[in-house]
Amino acid sequence: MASSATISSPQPEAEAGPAKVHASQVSSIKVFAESNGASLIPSTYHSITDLHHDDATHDLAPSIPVIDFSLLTSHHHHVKALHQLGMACANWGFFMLTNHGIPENLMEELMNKSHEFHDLPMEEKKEFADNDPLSPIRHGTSFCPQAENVHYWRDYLKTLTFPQFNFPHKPPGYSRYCREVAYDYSHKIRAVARKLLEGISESLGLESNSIIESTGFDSGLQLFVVNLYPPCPQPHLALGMPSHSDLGLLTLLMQNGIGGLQVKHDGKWVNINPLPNCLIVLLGDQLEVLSNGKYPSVLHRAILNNADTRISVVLSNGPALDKEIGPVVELLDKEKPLFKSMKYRDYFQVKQKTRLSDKCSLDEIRLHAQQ
Ligand SMILES: O=C(O)CCC(=O)C(=O)O
Repeated sequence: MASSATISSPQPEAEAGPAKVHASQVSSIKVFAESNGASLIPSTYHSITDLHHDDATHDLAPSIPVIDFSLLTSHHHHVKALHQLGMACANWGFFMLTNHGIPENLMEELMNKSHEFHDLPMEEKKEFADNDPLSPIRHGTSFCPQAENVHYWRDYLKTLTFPQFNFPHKPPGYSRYCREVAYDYSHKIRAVARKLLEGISESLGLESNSIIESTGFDSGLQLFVVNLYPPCPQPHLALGMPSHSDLGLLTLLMQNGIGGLQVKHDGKWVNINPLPNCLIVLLGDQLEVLSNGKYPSVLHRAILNNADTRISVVLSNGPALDKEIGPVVELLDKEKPLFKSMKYRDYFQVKQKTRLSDKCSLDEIRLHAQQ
């Protein structure tokens, strides 16, 4: 059933290699991978151009920052925790968050439901096919196939879960609907992100509510993404997602126990093997802008493997759509602004419709070359 929905006009496979398949002909790379069964992938998915892409460094693993959320909220350890948070933001733009208070069984349940959603037949998901970045529920593949000349080995479900909550009503569950589990999780994640933003404000020497207020966070946009990366027969040639930074303030990510996330640190890719039950926190472009470059957004990517399906659930927490975001005024007493201000709605739309590549959207609003 699924295979009929994969490629609308299949091209013949050349003898010398796999066919060129454009992602606009593929509605799901999962279905394509399952029905194709070939050991070679289409050349249009050859996104790895860097011969040394395998050279991810392992020796940095012990220095990956870990922030204990419970210390941030504790009277006794607050100052020390703020210092650690500031260091992680300035030096890595990324950290693992432990003791965040989100129940382990909720995370597990959401992961199972996420798998069930992607396992639905294409007929059930095609009502969500949509190219508008602000459409409330979207299912698709790669990142933005119309803008790409090379595609990525992932399928996604993207929904806007705040200020209005949107989520598919399917699949139904024996106990709770996928939608209810997602609702519960998205609210809890927003509360964690809010607390982290208070700490980040303080670590910048600002009032704790400074970022929350200047971004209109309490009516800010939350983008809920469920990524699925099927096993890829040639993982050394393709990527699940290319090097990019996220568009919002803070992204909170969890995965199904299968590795694949890499972050760039000091010019090198670092494999991220999360601690059990932790959340991975990635700083987004809006924090780089607000902090006037002090807390840079982190470049990251998703690599593939040929054995296991990987799922990541990624919640990007951003400003309110109509807020104009620029460097926080209090930080500009002694320094020049490094970024132009831009309405978050415009940034969001441009970024979701452009080929994903490093910090290309942020570079458009940069005022001075980075030192
Ligand atoms: O799946 C991952 O680990 C990375 C996902 C990601 O970068 C994204 O959804 O923007």
